[in-house]
Amino acid sequence: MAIERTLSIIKPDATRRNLTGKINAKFEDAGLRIVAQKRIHLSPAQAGKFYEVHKDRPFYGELVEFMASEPVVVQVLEGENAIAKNREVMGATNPANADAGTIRKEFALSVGENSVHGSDAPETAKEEIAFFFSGLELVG
Ligand code: RTP
Ligand code: MG
Repeated sequence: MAIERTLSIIKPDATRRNLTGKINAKFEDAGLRIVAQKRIHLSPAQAGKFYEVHKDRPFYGELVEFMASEPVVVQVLEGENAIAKNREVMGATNPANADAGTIRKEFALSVGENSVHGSDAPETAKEEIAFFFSGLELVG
C-alpha cells in the first residue's frame, strides 16, 4: 500500500477545549506520523478560500466564521493509506453518525463544530498541504 500524506486541521472547538494532545494521540495510535504542524489563527478571507469548494452550500458562511473564530492547528499526517485512514479515525461528519472510538464521536459538539478536518482525496490533499505548508516545513 502506498505511503500518502494528508492535510488535517484541528478545528477551533477542539483547540479551545485543549484537545490537541488527545486528538494527536488518536492519529499516532492509528499509525499516522505528524510530519508538520503549526498553530495559526485564520482570517475570514483565508478560511473562505480554504473552503471555497463549499461556497454555494447553505452552511458556508457559518463554517467560515467558525474556522476564523479562534486558532486552529494545521498538520500533515503521513502513513500507509493516510487519507482514508485519517478519515476513518475522524469518523462521520455528523458526530451523531460517527462510530465509537472516533475523534468526532468522542469530541465533536455538532455537525458544524466537529473538531477535525481531513483531506478527502489525493488531489485535494496535495492542494490543501500546499495551501498551508512549504516543502521545507515537511519533515518526514
Ligand atoms: P471536513 O471537510 O471538514 O474534513 O469534513 P467532511 O469532509 O466530513 O465534511 P464536508 O461535507 O466536506 O463539510 C465541511 C465542513 O462543513 C461543516 N458542515 N456543516 N451545518 C451543516 O449541515 C454542515 N455540514 C457540513 C462541517 O464542519 C464539515 O466538516
Ligand atoms: Mg470535506
